[in-house]
Amino acid sequence: MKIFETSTAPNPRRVRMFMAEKGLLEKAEFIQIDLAKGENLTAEYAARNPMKKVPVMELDDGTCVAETMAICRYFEESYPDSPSLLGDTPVEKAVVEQWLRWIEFSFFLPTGMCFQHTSGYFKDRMNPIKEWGEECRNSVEKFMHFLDKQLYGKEYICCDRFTAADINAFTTVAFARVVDIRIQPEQENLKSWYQRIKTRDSAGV
Ligand SMILES: N[C@@H](CCC(=O)N[C@@H](CS)C(=O)NCC(=O)O)C(=O)O
Repeated sequence: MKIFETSTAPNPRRVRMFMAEKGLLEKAEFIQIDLAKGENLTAEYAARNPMKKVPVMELDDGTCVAETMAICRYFEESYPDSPSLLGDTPVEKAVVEQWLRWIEFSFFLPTGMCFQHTSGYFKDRMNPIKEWGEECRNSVEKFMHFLDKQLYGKEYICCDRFTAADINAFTTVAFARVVDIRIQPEQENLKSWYQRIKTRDSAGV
């Protein structure tokens, strides 16, 4: 199996961290795509993912699957003996999914928008709107405040154990630093949760 990815980009990092938690990193060959050079915009790459984004997983039979959480679900389903990260029971699965959606829509996406619209990193392929980037920055800061409150008295985001919700929130907090959004000194719960997740081996991949 191959995974086409970019080691510095946040979506591929979510996949690597998910695989590392399950002990599955050696199952894939990781192939680097240089986004700045537009290697994801070629016809060859589009044949694997017509949306032209990383990551993409290519199975040995040639099947290609894009979308970070679709790839993570493939590993969750394919390796049932590895630690579950998307919940075990129907209620756990629902709670993890709820958090994944809150994190994706209200935290990860605005962080990405803030990056794209204030840094100009992709100005060769989009029209950055600085005001929109700044509006997204406000949304990210709001969500970090919300997360700090939700983490009161908790070691992990949900289910009293480490799940993909922790992976997605952790990688977003780390990504937000690129646009100079940081955990505030008074956000004690968020700070200690972040430090706790950072000590895991998977946080280094
Ligand atoms: N919804 C997709 C988003 C993938 C995505 O936006 N990837 C970024 C890197 S983190 C990318 O490939 N950007 C390149 C571009 O926009 O040209 C997922 O969850 O995997």
